[in-house]
Amino acid sequence: MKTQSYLSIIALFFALILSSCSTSTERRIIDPDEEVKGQVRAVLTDAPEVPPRITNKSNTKVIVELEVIEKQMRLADGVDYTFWTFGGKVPGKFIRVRQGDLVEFHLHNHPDNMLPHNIDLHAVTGPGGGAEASLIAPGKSAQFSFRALNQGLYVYHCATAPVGMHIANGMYGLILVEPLEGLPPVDHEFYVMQSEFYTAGGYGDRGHQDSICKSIDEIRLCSDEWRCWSFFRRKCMMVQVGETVRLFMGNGGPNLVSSFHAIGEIFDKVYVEGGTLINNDVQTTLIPAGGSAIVEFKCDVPGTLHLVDHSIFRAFNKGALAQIKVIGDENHNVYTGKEKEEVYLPEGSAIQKIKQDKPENTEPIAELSLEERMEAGERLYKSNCMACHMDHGKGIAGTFPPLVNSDYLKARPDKGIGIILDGLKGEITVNGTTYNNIMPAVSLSDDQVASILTYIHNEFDNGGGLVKAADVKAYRDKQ
Ligand code: HEC
Ligand SMILES: [Cu+2]
Repeated sequence: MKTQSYLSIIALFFALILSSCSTSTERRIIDPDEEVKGQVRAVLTDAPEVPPRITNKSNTKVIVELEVIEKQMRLADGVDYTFWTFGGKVPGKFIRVRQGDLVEFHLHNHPDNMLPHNIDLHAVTGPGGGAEASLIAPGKSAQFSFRALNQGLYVYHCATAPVGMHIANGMYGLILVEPLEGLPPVDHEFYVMQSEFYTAGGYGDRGHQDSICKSIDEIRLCSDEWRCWSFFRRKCMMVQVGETVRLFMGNGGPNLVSSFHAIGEIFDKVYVEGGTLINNDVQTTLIPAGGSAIVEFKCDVPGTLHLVDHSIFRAFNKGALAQIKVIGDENHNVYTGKEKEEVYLPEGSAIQKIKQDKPENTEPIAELSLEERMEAGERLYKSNCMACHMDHGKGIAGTFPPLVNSDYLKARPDKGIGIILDGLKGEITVNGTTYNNIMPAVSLSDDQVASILTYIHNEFDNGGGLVKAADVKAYRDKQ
């Protein structure tokens, strides 16, 4: 008996030691009666920008003015959508206050809007997170105040019925309640947020898409203009080798949990669920719908970091993808890049098929114009061919032949249809260089094959022309 109680005392003692050295920022309890001095207007920013660090050392009254705007914007290339926004962009404005601050919140519902809206901030201690106090019709403003009692990174969203629809249409953002002593300095802070859009049409369907919450579709990390396909065409998040980065990452949902991961980077620090607990050396952190995480890392080598939801079909097939470009000198002590490459062809290699969903619609497809085919073709090229044939069809010397001005392609009477439908294997010569490798057959609809080939023939200098879905069908029927 005696020894047993001894043991439990020792165990308790260890537990105490352990908990005192576990990493978490120190929690401070706010006394709401503490004095509030002075007043400031909150600086609000659009993703991926974050408002400046708070230097104020005492509790302040912070005035936040947020306007709800319903407007049509780009959802993806060639796809428009009527968004409901906090501040004109999706995700909504980033709000930064300090623990202990008194936040005087003003919500404005623009007179041109069609619907009532409100705001539920997860940083609020009070009914509905402010939802009831802020419910307003178009052309009205509402005001309420709350004390930022708890530090952390919080989601805010509209909570007007039907709530799911208001969130699905873009009504969410983040509010950071910074700890008293402030977060440790880093070189860059960025704001990213994931969410899903539920469109009437399928993923990739062009034109204006209505939301009818029918299918899980288009899931994105932040507003589309921040996806950086190419360095110059779009803005992207940029940092230098050696710099430290802090991401304020939120998940607006409305439904899906994010397995947040940066390809080619390890999170040195994760403020788990946006709270005070710090985890270290994390590959993927789980972010619930209506939750957040703060992640930090140092960029040691140059390259593009892809921020993804590691439920990976969402990233590469639905758009839950954002990029951080790291520029600077290579460091071969950290990463060498490819040191060597040679052909590996074991006995009996055969052409494999890359399977895709069977096109649902088997009815004859209306032929598209050259312009429409080019637009669809570019998108399809990027998702089906670019992994091997590279950006702008430049190929990889010795392995993947170029598609630019290819004498091999131009000489084919089938315009290349057979290459996509059947795959290609064995020695071929493209512009004087010999290739002996395997291209898998890619399973696509007639319409998709026609668009990709039209794009390749025109964009990559292969003599132009329009490939029709009917041509592809004729080739298939002959087989
Ligand atoms: C998994 C890698 C891979 C993918 C994906 C791929 N290809 Fe290929 N492709 C190859 C290889 C390898 C060859 C050369 C085959 C050989 O050596 O016989 C090739 C050859 C070709 C050629 C003939 C050579 C030339 O340069 O003109 C064309 C045209 C072509 N591919 C088009 C496409 C198109 C269009 C797509 C997308 C639908 C695509 N490929 C997807 C690997 C790929
Ligand atoms: Cu709303």
